[in-house]
Amino acid sequence: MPVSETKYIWFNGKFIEWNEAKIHVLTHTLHYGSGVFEGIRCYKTPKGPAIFRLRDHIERLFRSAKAIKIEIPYTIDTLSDAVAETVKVNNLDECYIRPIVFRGYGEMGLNPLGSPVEVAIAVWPWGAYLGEESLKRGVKVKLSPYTRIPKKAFPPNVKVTGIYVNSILAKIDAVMDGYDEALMLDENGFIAEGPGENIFIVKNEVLYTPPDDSTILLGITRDSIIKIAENLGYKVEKVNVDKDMLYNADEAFFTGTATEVAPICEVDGRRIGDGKPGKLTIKLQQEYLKIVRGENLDYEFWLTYVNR
Ligand code: PPE
Repeated sequence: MPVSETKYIWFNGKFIEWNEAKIHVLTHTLHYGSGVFEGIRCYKTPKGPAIFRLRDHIERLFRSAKAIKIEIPYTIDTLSDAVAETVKVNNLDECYIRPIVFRGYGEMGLNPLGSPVEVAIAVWPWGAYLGEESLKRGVKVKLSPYTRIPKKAFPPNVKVTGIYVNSILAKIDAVMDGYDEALMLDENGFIAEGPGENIFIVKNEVLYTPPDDSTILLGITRDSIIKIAENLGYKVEKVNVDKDMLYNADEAFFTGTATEVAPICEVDGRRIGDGKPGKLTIKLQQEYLKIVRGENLDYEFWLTYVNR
């Protein structure tokens, strides 16, 4: 997806011009995928731009860093403030926010501990991740031939750059076959997640999503949807879901910061339900979009206003 350039990028504690945010070709993370990152969204609200669940994202960034032995040379507060400042200096109402912590230019070889830790925060306007129509019409999904990396192979539930090669392979395979998105299974054949999304299915008005200890990123949108659904009186079960449960579901949808809430209409050419976005899916999607846009103040505690 193309990136629309903005003015400034926060880089190791200072704002620099977008085009000046460059790194050396021997940057450790470029070679070995030894970085961690986040994806956050800021939305236009009646009280100005607001960042959705900022603290939760920055805390996850620190958990991801710890899992691969990176010590971030800033505090959670400093980085949270830096994110809000980056949105502010770029004068944006709505944007996607990408903090990345990486091992810079220093040493080569697989021991990363001698390479400096660097931090950057970029922001840019980003439309619907799975295409403009994805939220309304839904997406067509291919069950991926690529297994989601098993938990035994990497620290689970973290957002490490190198792990995304697994997602990239699944994505390429799905789009080359004409689908909108992939869905990866775990090593036991249960559904895990999309390349950049968590998944829910709905059967008889009950929501099902893979358990916290499965091989998935613990998505912040997933967590938000669980809380929103429960507050609306729906039951949510975190259980292993197999292919047949998915094919026979009434509804299915993806969640993610970039994706938001995208109905899944087809899997492997089989229609889910009647092949149209499900009723409960649309209800949750609308409720989510109201919350992030500051139109449901019961959830205002999830918003960080940029113009304080
Ligand atoms: N699983 C994966 C593998 C994942 O990358 C994401 C986010 C999620 C689940 C959903 O997590 P959350 O955003 O906290 O609800 N994927 C990011 C997009 C990756 C990309 O750059 O492309 C995102 O949505 O920001």
